[in-house]
Amino acid sequence: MEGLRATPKRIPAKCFYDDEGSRLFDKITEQPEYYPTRTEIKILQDNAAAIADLVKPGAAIVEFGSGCAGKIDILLKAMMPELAAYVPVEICASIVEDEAARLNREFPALTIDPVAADFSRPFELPEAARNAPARVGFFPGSTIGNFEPHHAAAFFRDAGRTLGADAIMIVGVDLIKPVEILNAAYNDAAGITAQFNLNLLTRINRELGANFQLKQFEHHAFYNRERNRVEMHLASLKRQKVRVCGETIDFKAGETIHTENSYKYSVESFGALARGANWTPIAVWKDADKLFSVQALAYKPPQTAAKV
Ligand code: AVJ
Repeated sequence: MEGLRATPKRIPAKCFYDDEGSRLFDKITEQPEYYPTRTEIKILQDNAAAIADLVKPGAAIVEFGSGCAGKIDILLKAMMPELAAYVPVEICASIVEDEAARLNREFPALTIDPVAADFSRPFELPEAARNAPARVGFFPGSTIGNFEPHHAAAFFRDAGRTLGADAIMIVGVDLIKPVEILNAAYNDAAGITAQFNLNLLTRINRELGANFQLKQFEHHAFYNRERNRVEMHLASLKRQKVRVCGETIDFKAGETIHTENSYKYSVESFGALARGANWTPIAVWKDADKLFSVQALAYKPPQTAAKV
C-alpha cells in the first residue's frame, strides 16, 4: 500500500513469487531469450571442481533463496563427502521443506537444516551450520541484481557477520552486455515475462481485495543504461481508479508501477561493491560469451579500532 500511494508507484520485486509467480518464473528460465539460468548452470557445471576446491573440509554451505532446484546439486556433488551440512534459506516454508526432503533422498549422508526466513534481513543460522569449522554462502541466480546497490552492500555486510571468519561466498552476477540482448531477455516472444509481471496484479486482487483490470495494464521492460539495470513496470493504459484495501488509487494514462530492477555489473563494478562490504574477490568464472559470471569472494572482517 505504501508503494501504491507513493509517486512514482512501486512494489518490491520479492512480491512476484506467490505459487503462480514461482511457476511463471520457472517458465521464464526456459525461454530462449532468457539466458541467465542456463548460462549460470553451465558455468557451475564447467567449474564445479574449482569451486569445490575453495571449500574447507567440514564446511557448511548456506544457500540464500533456494528457489531454483538443480544449481545446488551441481555443487553438492562436487563437494561431497567433505561437506558437513547444507542450509537452504528461503522465505517460503513449503518450498524450503520440499527442497530439503528431495535432497535428503539424493544425499542421504548430508545433514540438511532448512531455515524459513527472509534472507534480505539478518537471520540466525541453525546449529549444524554454527558448529561447522567454516561456512560457504551460495547466492545464485543474480538475485543480488534485484537489490539496490547500497542494499546489496548491506546484504553482504550482514552475510559476512552471519557466516563469520574464513567464510567464502559463491555468487551469481549477471553482466553488462548489449542492450538488445537484455531487452529481449525481459520481453520474451511467448509473453511469459509479461504474464509474470501482470500476475502481481492478480495477486493483489486476491490477497488485498483489489479490483485491478488486467486488460488495462501493460508489461514494460527496458534497459536503463545510466543506471545499469533492467526496469520492469506495469503501465496503466488509461486514466483510471482502482480500489485496493478499501483505498482508491488513481492512475494517470501511461503512469506506471515500478515492479523490478535487475542490476547488471561488470566484474570490476561488482568487485568494488564486494570490497566495500568486507569481501575480497578471489575468483571469477564466465561463459564464453561473457553473458554471466559466478564469483567467489572471501570474507575480510573489518578491523576493530585498537584500544588506546
Ligand atoms: C530472479 C531476479 C534474477 O532479474 O532476471 C526474470 C527475475 N524478472 N525476468 C531477473 C526476472 C524478469 C530475475 N531474478
